[in-house]
Amino acid sequence: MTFQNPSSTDYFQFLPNSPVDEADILILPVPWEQTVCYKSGTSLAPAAILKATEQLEHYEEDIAWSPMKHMKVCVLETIASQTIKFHTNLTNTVSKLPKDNLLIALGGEHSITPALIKGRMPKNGSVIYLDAHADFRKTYQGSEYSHACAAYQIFTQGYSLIMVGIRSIFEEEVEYLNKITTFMDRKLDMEKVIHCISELTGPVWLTIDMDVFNPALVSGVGTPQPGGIDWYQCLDILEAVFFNKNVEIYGMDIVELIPEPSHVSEITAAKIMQKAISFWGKTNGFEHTK
Ligand SMILES: [Mn+2]
Repeated sequence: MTFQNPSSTDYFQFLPNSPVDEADILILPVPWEQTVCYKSGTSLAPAAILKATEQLEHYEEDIAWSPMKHMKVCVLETIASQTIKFHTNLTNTVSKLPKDNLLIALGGEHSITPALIKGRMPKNGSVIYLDAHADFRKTYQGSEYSHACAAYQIFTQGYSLIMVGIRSIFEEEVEYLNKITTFMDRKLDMEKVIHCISELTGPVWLTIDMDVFNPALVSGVGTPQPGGIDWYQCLDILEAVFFNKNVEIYGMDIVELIPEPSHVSEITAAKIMQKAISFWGKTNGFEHTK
């Protein structure tokens, strides 16, 4: 067992951390911040998002139930290492976690996602990638582990990519966007997005860079971009992912958030977690368990 347990001092909605082996929901804080290039502070996000979960009601209004009455949660020990082997360690750590649960990783920057996926998901999987940026650089500012390279790494690991919300592209990234399924942010056709996600089969990972949102809604991100999706578009995407009976969800992550004084950005991330947990729990029949 990799994790000492329960040693985390962070909690989801103030709930006690269950033993790792018994948890239906695993939350992994990954406050990795090394290659940010504009605003800093994403290493503070995991704790701020979990703090914001204290403000959420236990009742979840879309499914009309209180999911945590039926499921156990464990906030895992924070992976705080900032060494050169960080990404390899993250992959190894995640690969040893129990399966058959919903893993939600909280970044930190987007460079954690390829390492998470590598450790957890089979090679024939699909990655739904919500982001303002293409993230298809081979290296950025001297590092292949930059947050600007995350999609490229996932692509070269052999996964299929569906990117939604893209509105900032480096010219050499265009050829890669043409090789995958790309939904540009401008005139985003949500019907097509939902249809595409509903047609997926097999292993799926969901990664949400918080800069996919309109910055008027979520201003607390490292590299904001005008435009962006709104809250209900995000919920429609979450529903399409979690209610697709033909996919197996291997995990999700929420990255690139920077806590800000209004707390709107972190409560938005916290509520994404709550919705994902509720939808996943509903799909997996937890309303029938106590
Ligand atoms: Mn981004």
